[in-house]
Amino acid sequence: MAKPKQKVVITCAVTGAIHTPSMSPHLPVTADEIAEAAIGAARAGAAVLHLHARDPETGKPSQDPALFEPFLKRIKAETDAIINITTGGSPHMTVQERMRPATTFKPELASLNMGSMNFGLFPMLGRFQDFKHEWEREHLENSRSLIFRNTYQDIESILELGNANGTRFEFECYDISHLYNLAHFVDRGLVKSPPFIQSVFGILGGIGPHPEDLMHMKRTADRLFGNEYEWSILGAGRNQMPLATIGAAMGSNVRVGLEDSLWIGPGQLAESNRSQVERIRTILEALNLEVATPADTRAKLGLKG
Ligand code: KMH
Ligand code: ZN
Repeated sequence: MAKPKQKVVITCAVTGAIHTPSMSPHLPVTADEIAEAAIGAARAGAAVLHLHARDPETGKPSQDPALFEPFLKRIKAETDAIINITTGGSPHMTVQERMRPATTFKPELASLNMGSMNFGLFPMLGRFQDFKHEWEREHLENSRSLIFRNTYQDIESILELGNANGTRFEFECYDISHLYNLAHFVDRGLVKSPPFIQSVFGILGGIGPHPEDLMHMKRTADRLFGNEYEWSILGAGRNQMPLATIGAAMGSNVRVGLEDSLWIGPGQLAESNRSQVERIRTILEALNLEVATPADTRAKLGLKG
């Protein structure tokens, strides 16, 4: 009998907190822009929408639940996609601030960053110089001296929040040690099986974007979790499509979106989140892989629906 085709979950991370509005006119900022971008991505095949909010005046990342509310409402009314709310917020925020929207909206999924690290955004100062708002330059400049703080206590607080609300997690693992941190919480019974592991490649401060890095992450995850995990790949910047393609060919799910890369090709800004979802979908179909629907994904990840 023919083996059923592997179904690949596409996550689209719509706006994030890394890039700033002066870097691309296509980065969604207002609630309407975020809603439209997310709905477009869902229509193109993204089963999961990973969401941050921004102050509509300045474009600065914000965890104010009042800024999430209008786009969550529209997305839920117009799609069946799975809502994934950030608990990472921005590396400049406290963990209490970062937890506010997931506390308010109790989503099916939320991100959970699995370790403290340097988070080097300052190399982008070489590529982008004309900033409309002073906070944009400071955001990149200050990354020289900040630590993206995710202590064991912070991680525990977010896990407890999720476990109380039926929210499951996209575990952001930026390096090998983050897989070991996740295994620690699995051993303590705080993480439900199967964990959804988002391996993040190419952030300065985390593991690099070489295919050998991807192999090392996969081998380590296989050793720690056996078959009991769902794997996804996030390549930052120009690594987005190549790493997603390598990962998918090896059985991973994939994440795209303007949070992770502003680009659709060398020197070519992506005009929408949707265009990146369409690109990865074309690649997946060329690899003879099927794209998971929201219903497939809810079953695969054991979400509350
Ligand atoms: N910014 C990405 C590399 C979060 O929002 O919690 C990972 C992320 C983290 O999306
Ligand atoms: Zn995020």
